[in-house]
Amino acid sequence: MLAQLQTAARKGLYGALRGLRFWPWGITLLVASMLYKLNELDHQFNVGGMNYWKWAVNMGAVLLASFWTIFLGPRAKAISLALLDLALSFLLFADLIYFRYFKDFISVPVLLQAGQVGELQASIWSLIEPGDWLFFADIPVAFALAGWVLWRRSAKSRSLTIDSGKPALKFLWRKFIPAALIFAMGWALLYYPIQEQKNGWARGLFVGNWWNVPIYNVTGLLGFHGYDTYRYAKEHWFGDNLSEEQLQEAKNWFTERKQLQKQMESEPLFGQYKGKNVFVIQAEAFQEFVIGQSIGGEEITPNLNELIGQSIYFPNFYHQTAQGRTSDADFLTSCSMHPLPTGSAFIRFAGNEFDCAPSILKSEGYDTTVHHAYDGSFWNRNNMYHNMKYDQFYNIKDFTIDQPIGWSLGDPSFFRQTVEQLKERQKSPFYSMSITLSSHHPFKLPYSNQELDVGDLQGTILGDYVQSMHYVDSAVGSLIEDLKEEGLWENTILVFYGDHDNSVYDWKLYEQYFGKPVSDIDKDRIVRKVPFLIHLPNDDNAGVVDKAVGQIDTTPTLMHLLGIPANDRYLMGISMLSEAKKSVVFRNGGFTDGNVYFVPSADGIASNGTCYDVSGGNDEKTDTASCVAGAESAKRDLSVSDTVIEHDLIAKFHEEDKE
Ligand code: GP9
Ligand code: MN
Repeated sequence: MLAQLQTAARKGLYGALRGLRFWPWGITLLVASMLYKLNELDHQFNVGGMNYWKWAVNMGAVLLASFWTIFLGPRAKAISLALLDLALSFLLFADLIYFRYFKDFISVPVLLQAGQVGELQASIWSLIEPGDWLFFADIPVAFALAGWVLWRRSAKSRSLTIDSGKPALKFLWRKFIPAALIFAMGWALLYYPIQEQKNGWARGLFVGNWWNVPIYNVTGLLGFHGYDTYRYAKEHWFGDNLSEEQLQEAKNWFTERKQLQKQMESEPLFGQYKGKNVFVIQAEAFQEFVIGQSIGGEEITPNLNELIGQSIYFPNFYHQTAQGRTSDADFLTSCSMHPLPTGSAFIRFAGNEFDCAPSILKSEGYDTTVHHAYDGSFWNRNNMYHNMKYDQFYNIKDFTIDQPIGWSLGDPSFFRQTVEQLKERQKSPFYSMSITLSSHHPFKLPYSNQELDVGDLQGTILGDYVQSMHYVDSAVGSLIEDLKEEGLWENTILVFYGDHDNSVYDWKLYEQYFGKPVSDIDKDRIVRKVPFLIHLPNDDNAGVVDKAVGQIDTTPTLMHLLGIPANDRYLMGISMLSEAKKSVVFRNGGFTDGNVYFVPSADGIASNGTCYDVSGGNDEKTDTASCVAGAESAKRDLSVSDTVIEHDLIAKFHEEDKE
């Protein structure tokens, strides 16, 4: 008996080793080339660096992605490995390009938005760098090797006699055991480092889901895609898993928030502009750093600078968008909720219930319209705007493209036609939202529209950006003239803000632009700050308000002016005009309350982040202890927002409020 077992064990090992010789070189080459690329990508992402855990998870992920090829015959295996190399290389390259633009990783919801890629073509080309060819350098080699195997095997099969060994045993030793070994090795390399970190510094990371970068730092890139797919499947296919605790947490959160929101009702501006028209402009990629600045002796934004002097201006206003870009800005400002950690709420949850400006104002008797000279399906606007209860969505079909610029219509004509559309409706009061587009990345304006002399920045993307800001500014100037001519200026509240940053992160260019070095905190602030102004009839209350505020506060601010209580709605923001205090929370878990400014670390642990004291104007680094409580509260805000959106809780709250 013992002797038999010994023979079996010997044969087993021998068989396994014999089996091994059929798969090794293909998978080894794939693992080597993928590890090289993943390492290179990590270097370019620059968000935490490689450590031995990341090497392990990366290797584990490639083994799991490729172990199944062992079951195939030699020819199918060679072809499959070459195709796998091609597919994974494309994925990594797509991630790289996406990261250069969004500072984030591709997720399943983003892929579901992939229909929009066509429009981004110019941006994509501008993000490709000469050295990127290296990502595909091994592909010809992989296919040449596959070709060689094909050729060799077909030559061999002509000369070989059929092997009459027992097929079941052969399968076991040559395929099943090696495949199981590789699978187990891949699984262990992936599972243990993740588990180890999850029980250590990354505790709560996968529950909170507040930012993809720390998740990537634990799982590696391929691991992130695996996790993201699992997360999506769980959310969409395995039922509503809302816990009683999460529900209670969301309820408590809103009870607290409503108390803060209530404060505005006893403040002087409350209801001062009841019944006035509201004209909101959401300007594409419009950032704060061009406001009040000159280049080549000329103001970049002369019209906005003048308007700011006649308006309430918030120089410390931040965009809070994430992967959903323009649609996130729209969601934040109109519906006063945080964007999702992945994808766009417009696309993922367009059927859910939200309390957004158009539906709130409609219930107050307003005519509500939204204007955007682009395809109505982009960012799923047709569906979302219907859900937000806009009376009408004027999209590309409703505009004459008489000034083609970039993706569609030049902003001057867009504004002119928007005012015509409002005039035709003859309805008041109205709430209208205009979303501009001319200043979209990569900011290439026709030569004849480039009016500024941008000096050394000529021919750079930042130079093009500044030109396009100047172009949009002049469109705003003409719009104001137009509104005045139509007699709308004096009974309309005008709001102007930028939707998000410009995706230009070449700091040398900014240093050239500012003529001085840019500090780390400045980099973060430059990316996050967009202008925000409210012009009130008769230039009322014009002045600068230094308070730190964000896009999420926009609708409550309008409600403050129009005298609509925020209490019976579900809005996460607070009126910017109220004395009530709260922080501005960013999707990565960063925040500022005007006294401190917190930049989270790539591992997401609050005490590892950087805390700045910004109260005195010196922006000095301070003890993280001053930011930890704020960072915890920011995480809570984000997670409540996610719970409410993902589980359609506003619908539930509305139902309960009716009872
Ligand atoms: C397209 C426009 C641009 O309709 O809103 O979207 P973005 O690429 O900036 O998110
Ligand atoms: Mn945009």
